[in-house]
Amino acid sequence: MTQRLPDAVEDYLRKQLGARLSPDDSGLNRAELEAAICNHDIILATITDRFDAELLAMAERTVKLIANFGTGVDHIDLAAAQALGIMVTNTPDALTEATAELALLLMLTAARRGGEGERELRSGQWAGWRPTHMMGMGLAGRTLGLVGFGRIAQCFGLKAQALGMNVRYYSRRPFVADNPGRLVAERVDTLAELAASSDVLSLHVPGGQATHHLIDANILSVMKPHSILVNTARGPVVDEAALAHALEEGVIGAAALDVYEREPTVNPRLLRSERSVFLPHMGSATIEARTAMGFQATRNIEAFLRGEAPPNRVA
Ligand code: 8YV
Repeated sequence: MTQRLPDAVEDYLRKQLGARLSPDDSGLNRAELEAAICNHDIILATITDRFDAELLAMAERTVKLIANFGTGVDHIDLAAAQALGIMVTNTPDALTEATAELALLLMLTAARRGGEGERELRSGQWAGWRPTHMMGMGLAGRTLGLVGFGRIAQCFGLKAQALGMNVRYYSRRPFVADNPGRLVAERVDTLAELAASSDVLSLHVPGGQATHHLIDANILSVMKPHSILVNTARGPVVDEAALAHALEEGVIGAAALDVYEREPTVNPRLLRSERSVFLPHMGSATIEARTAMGFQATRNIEAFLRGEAPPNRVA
């Protein structure tokens, strides 16, 4: 295990599987990761462990399974793992509710200027109630555009629908496999059309080459001037320099981000946008989700050890 996990997960892994725990929570540097993959059959990894082709090649004869703690696997070169016969699994179900809740938090906070209001109060600047103070954007009757329509998008869509929002989505997938059935969402043919018609545009696509800078200056330019861009997916899906420019020029109203292009570094130009909200990649950070993620990863490991196909194999 490359990082500390919730107690219940660590206890189980240590007692049932004899796992070696990472001594602290700082993650492994490149040399430590190299040492880890050359000395273990199974690595329970997180997003901070970057498994590129070069690193995986070193692990060819030792590591047999990388059980990722998390859904996104863009930090692992899946093609290289596949070619080397290293299996990779993820935890797709465990964090759906938690991440959808965080998207809701980001959307509401940006729309109702919660960050600005709290900063004003904490800094002692609040001058008292007045009719025109901190007026934000109401969400009932507004349109939420979902980019991608997987589990998290649909879960968030349902929560937004409960606020009275109209939900639309853009997805390359031809049909919806796992719509819970209660969500009424209109499919839109192009990303530009979705961006142009949404008051809130929320990203729910995987990271990686295929979605790199999907939200660029062109897409931002067709968004409404008061609109909010929510990102709980992956930082590189958005061209951060183009986003900073769009916020500076009033092309869009606010950004509400949980993920960044070069985590943990955040483009300082973004932070000048008072209406925007910035969180430190905490979409799945509930005790429920992080524990469930740990046990979902554990089930993948146990299936592998029994010689069965792990339920969440991605390579
Ligand atoms: C995790 C995430 O915290 O699952 C994902 O894709 O982004 C986060 O919820 C992270 O991946 C941990 O490895």
